[in-house]
Amino acid sequence: MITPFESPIFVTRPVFPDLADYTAQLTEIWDSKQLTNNGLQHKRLEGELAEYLAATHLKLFSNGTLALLLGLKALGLKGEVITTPFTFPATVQCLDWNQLTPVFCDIDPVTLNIDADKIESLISEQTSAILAVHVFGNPCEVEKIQKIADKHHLRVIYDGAHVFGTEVMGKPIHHYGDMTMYSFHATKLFNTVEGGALAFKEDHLAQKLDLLKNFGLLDAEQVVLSGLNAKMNELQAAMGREVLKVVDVEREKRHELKKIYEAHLNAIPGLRIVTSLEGAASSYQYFVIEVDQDQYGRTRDELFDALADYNVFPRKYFYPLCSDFSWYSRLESAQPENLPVARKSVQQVLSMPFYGELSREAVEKICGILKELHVEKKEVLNYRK
Ligand code: T4K
Repeated sequence: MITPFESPIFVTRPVFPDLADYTAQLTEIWDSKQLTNNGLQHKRLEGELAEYLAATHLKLFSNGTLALLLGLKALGLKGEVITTPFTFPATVQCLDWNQLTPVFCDIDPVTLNIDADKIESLISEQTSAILAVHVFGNPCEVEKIQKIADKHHLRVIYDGAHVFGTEVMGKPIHHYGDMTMYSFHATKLFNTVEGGALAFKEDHLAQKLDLLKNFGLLDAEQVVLSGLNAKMNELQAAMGREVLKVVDVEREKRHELKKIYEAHLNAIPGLRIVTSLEGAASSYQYFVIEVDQDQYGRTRDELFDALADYNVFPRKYFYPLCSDFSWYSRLESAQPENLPVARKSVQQVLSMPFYGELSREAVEKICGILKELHVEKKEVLNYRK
């Protein structure tokens, strides 16, 4: 048996900038006496990110969830929104908080993104938008989705929590759809500890979003709409400005690790690497596999448990399906028979350790463990007797 790792190997580790550089930013903040409320760091990061991501408008938020929640609010959506059940709870919870009803659409078996071919049949008189997620950093079928939206006059919002810096057909990913949310949580490729942003093209949304994230305050005496507090503070923004300096290096390191995983895993029966559609780039946010019990000889859950003995802790992103949340049980679209692909994938996915600080040798060892844990068909048959 391969010896277990000495210290636990987690699914990810945050990107940390140079401590001395961050300390220098903190000194500037201390001198300025401005800790939050659209300070200098905030203004600079907003500008630097808009330039880095090539966004017409980019607004910062205290986290990705509040960015999405207020983005949906700013668009003034009503009724039903077609979305995916295979996502982090935040996506659908943002619908709940906007009094919007999710209509769950099944997913594509290759990318695990919303299945664009199944969207149209779910559109009703109440539908106002499509909320799709670029799952694990692999882009949705953006052009197909836009065509459906144009035909039925629907808004398109992307949960782009995982797609920092991704391009599709030579354009930044937020070029597609009306609005894209980015998450800058500590576990993301680019982080501001906690944080998020919205990228969009329509000028009139800019002021509305500034108001929504700051209690609807137009000035010290005028409250013009019902907002809340979703502002990014100066310490978060300064962190982001430093992480931005190292994000390309981080992405390159992950690119190299992905190649090692791919080289080894393609030779192990029953492990499928969840990939982008042909031609689309990945953000290198997560490295995810699907475990086929028949060919691999173990279920995903058995593999997950076995890896813990080697001190390896992947995550079941995403599990459970959002459509299984108790408060959706009466929705027709949440019924299991309507979501066969999502239902199968949710039992098979495993997000493997994937971050720049992980060594080449560690990834090779993890692949060796995955090989060691593969049970030959003969053994499975004997075991099942
Ligand atoms: N939409 C989608 C599709 C999303 O995936 C997310 C968030 C959102 C929306 C909402 O965006 P935010 O509001 O979060 O900006 C994590 C993250 O908290 C969450 O941001 C992320 N998606 C989700 C996929 O993963 P947990 O509960 O799995 O995180 P946690 O604390 O278990 O961390 C995972 C591993 O990372 C740990 O085992 C160790 C390592 N870690 C984590 C943190 C926080 C560290 O080494 N250091 C750290 O500081 O949710």
